[in-house]
Amino acid sequence: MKIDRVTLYHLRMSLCTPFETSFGRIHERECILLAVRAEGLTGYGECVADRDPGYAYETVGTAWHILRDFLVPAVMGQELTGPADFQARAARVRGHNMAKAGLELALWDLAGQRAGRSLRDLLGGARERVEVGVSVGIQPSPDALAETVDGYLAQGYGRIKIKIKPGHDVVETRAVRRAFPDIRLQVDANSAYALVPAGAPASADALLPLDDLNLLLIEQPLAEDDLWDHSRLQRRFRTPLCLDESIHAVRHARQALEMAACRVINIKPGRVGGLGEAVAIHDLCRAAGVPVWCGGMLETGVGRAANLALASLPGFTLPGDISASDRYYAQDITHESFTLNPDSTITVPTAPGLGVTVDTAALARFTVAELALEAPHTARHR
Ligand code: NPQ
Ligand code: MG
Repeated sequence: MKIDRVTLYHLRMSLCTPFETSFGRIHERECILLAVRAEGLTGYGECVADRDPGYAYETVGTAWHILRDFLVPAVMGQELTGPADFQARAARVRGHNMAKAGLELALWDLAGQRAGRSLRDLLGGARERVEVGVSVGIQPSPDALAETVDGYLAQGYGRIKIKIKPGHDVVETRAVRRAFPDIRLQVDANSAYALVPAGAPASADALLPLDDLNLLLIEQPLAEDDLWDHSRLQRRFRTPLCLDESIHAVRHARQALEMAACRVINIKPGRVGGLGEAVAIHDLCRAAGVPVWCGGMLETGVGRAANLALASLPGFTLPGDISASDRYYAQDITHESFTLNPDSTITVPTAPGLGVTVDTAALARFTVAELALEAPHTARHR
């Protein structure tokens, strides 16, 4: 496929309710939507970098720069055989996985549309529906948290993840476990603790009581660049540790398993540079008998559709952070919205490519900046 135009849309979307994690509280989500035109078709991708570098170093600003100045020029006007071909060309850009994944996703959408096949089929997915859960932000009090969790359980979510941070961890988790003794429950610290504290991060010793609360897993307690300390910490827990921020490539996943730094891996296409790498991590973990699940980045309908396709692969044996569209947004940019089935699943799209269509009026409403990049016209006729 020969790409002749790429349009970047910087979006700002209001959240239904503010979302608080150990790295901050947001009321609005920003991201970049990409529209890639080739052979008369338009493929869509989503770059999950946010306004601020709180979850990861990438931001909308850095991703915009890397896409505009390096990744888009590497593919513009070129004859690409597919997403893997793009990754080979993108390898000269070090890092910036979210920027790479956003462009790669649009190429997967194009590849699927051209072949008349769904993204699920292209990736090797099998399931028609995937099990999902909800990620609950930090709440003002343990009672407020239990009440919020109760609301999501009433909506039908069969797995709850609660965000924790120093000072809002064991008491909160215990309150939820007491109120709901049998639910599938897990926690996510987003790197807020340290094995050997030196200054700001609190000691991970504070988390030891969590081991008695029958949690599915404890996600990313320590720093992103800290596989070794995660392996030391895992030895002190019966509960599986799960890595999110630490895993940026299949190589990190292999090393984490070799050093027993975790027993579960959260896979996010944006964090690992795209769906190709996400599938490779899935394959590695499946061969090793290690469960994986699909994380979430408060995606629009575009990124949500991609996550559903990915999570339909057989190794995704734990529920994903792929909630219904209305968990985050009153209005989305796709015509299709995703709803929760009564069995805490969401149905995977099966139409060609991503299987969703972009609502251009909604897109225009959320766009704060737009940039169209075109291939130079090489053939001029007079
Ligand atoms: C996680 N996601 O698993 C992430 C963290 C996260 C659903 O818990 C803006 C940008 C807001 C990135 C909120 C969930 C975010 C964000 C949370 C990432 O760690
Ligand atoms: Mg996480």
